Amino acid sequence: AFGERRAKAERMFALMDRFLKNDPISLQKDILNHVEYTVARSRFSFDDFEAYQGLSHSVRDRLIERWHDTQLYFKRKDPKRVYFLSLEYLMGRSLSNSVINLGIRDEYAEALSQLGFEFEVLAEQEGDAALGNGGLARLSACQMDSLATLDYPAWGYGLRYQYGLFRQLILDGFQHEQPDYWLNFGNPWEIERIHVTYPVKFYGTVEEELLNGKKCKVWIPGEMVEAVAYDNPIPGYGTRNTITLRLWAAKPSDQYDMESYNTGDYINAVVNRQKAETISSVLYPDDRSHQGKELRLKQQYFFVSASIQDIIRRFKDAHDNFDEFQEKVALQLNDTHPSLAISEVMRVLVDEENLDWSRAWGIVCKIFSFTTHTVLAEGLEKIPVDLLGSLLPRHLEIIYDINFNFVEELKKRIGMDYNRLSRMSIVEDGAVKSIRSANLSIVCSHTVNGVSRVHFELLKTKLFKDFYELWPEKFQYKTNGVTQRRWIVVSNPSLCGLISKWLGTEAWIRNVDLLTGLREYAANADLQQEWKMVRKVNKMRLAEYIEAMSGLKVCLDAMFDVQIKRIHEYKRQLLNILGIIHRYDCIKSMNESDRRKVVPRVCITGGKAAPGYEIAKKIIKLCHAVAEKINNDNDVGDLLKLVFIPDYNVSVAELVIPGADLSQHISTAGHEASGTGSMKFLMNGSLLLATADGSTVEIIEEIGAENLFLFGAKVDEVPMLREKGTDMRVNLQFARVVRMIRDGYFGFQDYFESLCDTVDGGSDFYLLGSDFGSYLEAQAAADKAFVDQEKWTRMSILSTAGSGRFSSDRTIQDYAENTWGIERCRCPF
Ligand code: GL4
Repeated sequence: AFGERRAKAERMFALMDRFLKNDPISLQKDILNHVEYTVARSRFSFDDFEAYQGLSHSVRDRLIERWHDTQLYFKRKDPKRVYFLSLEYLMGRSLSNSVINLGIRDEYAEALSQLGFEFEVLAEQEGDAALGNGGLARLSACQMDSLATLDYPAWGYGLRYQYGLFRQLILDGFQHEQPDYWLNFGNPWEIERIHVTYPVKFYGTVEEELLNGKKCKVWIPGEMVEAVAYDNPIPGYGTRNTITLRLWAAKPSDQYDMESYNTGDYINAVVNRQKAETISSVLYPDDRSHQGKELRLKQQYFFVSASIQDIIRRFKDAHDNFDEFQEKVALQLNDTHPSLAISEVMRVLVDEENLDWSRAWGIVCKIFSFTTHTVLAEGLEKIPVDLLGSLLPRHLEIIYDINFNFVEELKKRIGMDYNRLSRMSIVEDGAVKSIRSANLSIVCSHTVNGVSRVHFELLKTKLFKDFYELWPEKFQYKTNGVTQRRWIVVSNPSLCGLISKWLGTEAWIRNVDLLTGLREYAANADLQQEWKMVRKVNKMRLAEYIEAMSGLKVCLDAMFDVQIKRIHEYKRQLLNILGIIHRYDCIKSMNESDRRKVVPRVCITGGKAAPGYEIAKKIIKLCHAVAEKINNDNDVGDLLKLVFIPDYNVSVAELVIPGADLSQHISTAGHEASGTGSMKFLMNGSLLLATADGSTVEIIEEIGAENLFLFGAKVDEVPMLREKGTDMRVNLQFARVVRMIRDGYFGFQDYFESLCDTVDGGSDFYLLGSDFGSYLEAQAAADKAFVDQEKWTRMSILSTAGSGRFSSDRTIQDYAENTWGIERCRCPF
């Protein structure tokens, strides 16, 4: 049989070219073949979208080739793999990123131009894959790119939502949410694996049975659905390695519920089966509040259960002893969302693989690592015990057992300190008894990571203080990073070319530390000239977009001042708007000659508010109301413009970030665990106006405080200032702008009342009032610096030059070496 298989393989090998060819003629043939046979359009008549489809299918072929080779190579080498479990990935578009990582961008551009198409135009046809909310989800996407590029044997696992993050529609200045049925036009970047499926069970009861004289637990489920794999190949840059992001979709199970077909109620039986698909139908659009909803818990378990089955199957293909598991498997929990993986592994090992509890527990403790992305205790996930007990009865038992053992151990370590014991318990006895997912994750992981140094300090001293004191060795941090492939090479090709020219190499695309080489040219007049040109081109691109979208013409000489991110009170978009109102008010009161001294600004904001987050939605409306007033005021003209960019997503970010002169990262200190937007702006040479929060503190270390505009309270000053409150009689400038809104200067007086109440009336939890003065000073410093374009350009070059530390390559290498214990495994060309 072996000989036969081999002969067959050789025959096939002879029939096929080893690799697809990448010369322009071969590429054109492939694109046209796909237009004709995959897209089923005539090769003599097809539009831009169909050309995009043909093009992306030809790229997909090339991805698949490398992906197969990588997977075979991994299988042969059998290295320890990391499995990255995340409920969210914000991948954005794939075409440009893929051809760049495959190293055939220019070849494609050439091939297309010979066919009469422009690469950029076709790339614009692609929709965004938005299977996540914000920073956390985009971080996962960046980390996948780094894992592939650095040749790590890694898998990403997640959910294939049919509806990604909602589309934001602005009507009359109000946000409306529209469903994002992103799969409508097909998705060439995924490969459906109809044979890679696993059953996932829910509900039912747990019974005790005797097996070989041993008591065991048997879970008799009440519902079963099928998880089907969709593989998304993730190509590395400058390597053949192409790893897998495996996303699960829910389908009705064939094994289950056949009974109901025999009752004669055929139609209802079919309809009931269809309900299975709802599990993977929609992404929860709120990234911070967890409401303990059954569907959300089902999603979490669904993706975790399928992933763990897949991982154990892969392990068992090559090994028959679970003692080797920890040498082959590292499981990374991206926040607490996949924390049910812990009880799932215990369940499979104990109930299905018949390991005894202590052996299974020994394995679990060595394979899990957990990264938390949260700063606030209120943000931590809790699962109501009633809900868990009904949906996953066996898991509840297992978690209770883990907790029992943990608390017993703990008593031996800390004695009968009941307050501390109850704070640390995995089970919370409150009005609603619940499971604390974070405590479960900490207890069962060998490493707990924060996402910046400031975050790490907060974990140690506040959020997880009790645990830190118990197990200081478990706690680490890995400051977040973003991939320079997406955030410079794809999104800012002109800057990419300029950097390579001055460094004399493209090696920085894989080794971003080389960017520091730009420092020595920061004051070089030629570089400065070219740098300014590149920035101008990017501003033009952005200005065209703004005009196409809103009809507003903006002046290219103005400072483009950007704040784009999810709308949250702690991110203080309101502070930005109040600052803009202040600027407007000042301009209005100036005489002609003073106005000539004003540095013109285009203030650009954008971001989505969670659908149920009323205050965030009011901030969006306020931004529009203020823009309406300012943009139509002839006294102000080009001195000040305010634009809200609707439906902010990854591809909008790719356009906006390179065009920013200044960007704002102005969260109340101690509230942004890390922040990653700032890193993208920094790489692109935008200057930062920021508070000393999250990773900004580390950015300052890299570029020096003199190269950004820092303001506001420090983390340790916040509690005292909060106590003190904002006194409107002292903060007159602040009081005045709030009053303008209250008095109806921008209309919608009643509607904005509750928004004003959040900063005045004794509360001001996020300290907008007490930071307002220093915020205005930082803004004034930015104006002053902008007038001196030579100085500004030097600061801009130094920002890019100092951004190397904020590459996800550095983060991933640190995780690989210090958390996962995996090694590179590079597929030979
Ligand atoms: C977040 C943090 O809020 C953000 O600061 C951080 O950069 C990101 C990635 O670590 O994780 N946590 C949640 S929840 N959403 C985020 O974006």
